[in-house]
Amino acid sequence: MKIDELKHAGLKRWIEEAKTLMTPDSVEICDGSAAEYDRMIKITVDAKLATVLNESKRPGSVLFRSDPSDVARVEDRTYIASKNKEDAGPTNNWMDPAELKQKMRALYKGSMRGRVMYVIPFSMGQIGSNIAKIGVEITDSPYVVANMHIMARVGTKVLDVLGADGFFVPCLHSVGKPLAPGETDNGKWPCAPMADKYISHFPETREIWSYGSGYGGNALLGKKCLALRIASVLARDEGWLAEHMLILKITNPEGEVKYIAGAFPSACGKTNLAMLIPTLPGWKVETVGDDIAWMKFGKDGRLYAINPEAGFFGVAPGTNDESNHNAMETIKKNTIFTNCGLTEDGDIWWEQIGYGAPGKEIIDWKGVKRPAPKTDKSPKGEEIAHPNARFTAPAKQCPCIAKEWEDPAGVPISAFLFGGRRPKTIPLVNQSKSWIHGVFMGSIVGSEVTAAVISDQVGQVRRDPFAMLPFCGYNMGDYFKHWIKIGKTAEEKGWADKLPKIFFVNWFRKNEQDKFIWPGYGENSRVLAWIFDRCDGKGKSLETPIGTLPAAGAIERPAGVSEQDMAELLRVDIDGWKKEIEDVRKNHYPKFGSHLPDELKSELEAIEKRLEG
Ligand code: TSX
Ligand code: MN
Repeated sequence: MKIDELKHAGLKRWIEEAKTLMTPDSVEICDGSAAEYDRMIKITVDAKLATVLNESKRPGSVLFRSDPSDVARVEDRTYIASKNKEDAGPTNNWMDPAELKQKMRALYKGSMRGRVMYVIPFSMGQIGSNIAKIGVEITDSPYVVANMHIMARVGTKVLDVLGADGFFVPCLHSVGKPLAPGETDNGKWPCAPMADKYISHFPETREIWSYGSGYGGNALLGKKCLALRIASVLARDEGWLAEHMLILKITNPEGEVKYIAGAFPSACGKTNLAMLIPTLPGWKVETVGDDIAWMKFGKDGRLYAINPEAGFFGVAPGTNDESNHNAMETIKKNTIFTNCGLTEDGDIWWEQIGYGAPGKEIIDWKGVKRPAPKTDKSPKGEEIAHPNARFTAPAKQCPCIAKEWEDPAGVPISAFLFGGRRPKTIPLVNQSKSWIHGVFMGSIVGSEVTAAVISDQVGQVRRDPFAMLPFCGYNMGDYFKHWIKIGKTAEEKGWADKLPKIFFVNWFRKNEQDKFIWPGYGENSRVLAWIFDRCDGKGKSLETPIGTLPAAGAIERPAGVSEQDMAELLRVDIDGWKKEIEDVRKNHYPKFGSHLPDELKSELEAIEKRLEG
């Protein structure tokens, strides 16, 4: 398709502007076809950016190695450019939008020289769903085009729905590495130096400008940039929720179904939970989404969720048949791997994949030949796969994908889970006493900093409210208010009893010997079963100062967990909680200043009082 054939005048104008600014050799409007995907892969293979994997072991799959400076999201270089700094809030980087655009225009000038400018129309959510949103990404990266094919619904069908004057979020992206005449990438992942990387969001004009990085969250603009940062602003303005949440379907032995959404900070195993295989007989868990949930009230007053994505962009290291069998099945074919190891027999490999690497040698994520590890562990800093190595795989390949995952109406949510890695104090599961108490729980989400991250904060809790700290496109204090408002809306409309029940879970309690006392993984189904029953007002429970906990024996003890450990998992640690509340009062809540809702201050005081007994 040619630019002139586009029906949407605004889209046409924006593409022409981008072309004039970035001066690519040519422009291609993506149709979303399989042939187009294959062509993108061929271009990257010819440029020596991708390696085709062994067709009999990993059919239809490729491995990319990024530049060592371009391996993850760059939070320091991520901006929320609202007119007023206050609207970006205390937890986002801010710059004046006009100033930021001026800086970035200088970088974009001529940045696509020697490259093709691809125009990717995409839909986050089922094409035509009333919860879905359309974006158009302009990029000079065929890696981005191929990944977007998997992660979103892309191509001509989206333009048909967009029509002549539909709303879309313009998403501008350039890797920031123009080519001289005759120059090719020739095996060197293109990107700009760190100081020139910008991941910018203009919430008021609903625009995304990304420059200098080719990597995942910085470059696949439908995901974190649109579906979370811009969508959180749309959701605030339009009265819905755009959340960093997995969505799972759970069926009990009686065949009754519920849907649960959950927010966890990074490194808590969100994708593993979304694809969990229950150990409890007769129970079944299926996946609707593993990262993002968009939720709107239905006419019946329930909150309906869709997964706006079409694929999984998951962390590879740690994924194995034990931790996530369904993910291992999902990535057996048609998968893009980034920054994994490459074995002698043309397959991928990573730390904790569950087996040592075959053969004598392996090529690490930097492209260096190394002795093949006999076990699946490597010393810190010497990993074969980068710790943030990724797979990009179509959701439809997941053996436990729920049939409803493509339902444009979404699924009705019965429960919200919040969690984090908390070795002490926080019990295995705790139900909120009210909506506002649940919002309080979401607001104090966090993980204890472990030695795995180089930090002077080891042992302290790093708060990541609602797991949204890096992904909220506006003031986090106002975001808390929005959650409170959702509860008020439901109340006013007589839907309060239909709101999802809220739970705080913690799979990561440790004993004095620093050993995990809960087996986690499939055994978490015992906790999910209690939550399931609580949604129906069943499940034996105990009112405590911190919330509603399972009564003794309400959660059956898994093999290997002693009676003492079980009691510890469900104990209310009054002294620990007093410290927790003090940390929230002194160190966490003050960050939000005058934007912190009074309701949360009152909730904090109410819990404090109950703890005093
Ligand atoms: O994903 C995890 N989940 C959720 C699974 C549905 N992980 C991995 C986190 C890193 C991404 C977990 N790790 C979980 C968990 O529930 N629990 C733990 C902690 C743990 C680790 C190892 C053991 C037990 C618990 N192993 C043994 O006890 C043998
Ligand atoms: Mn995520």
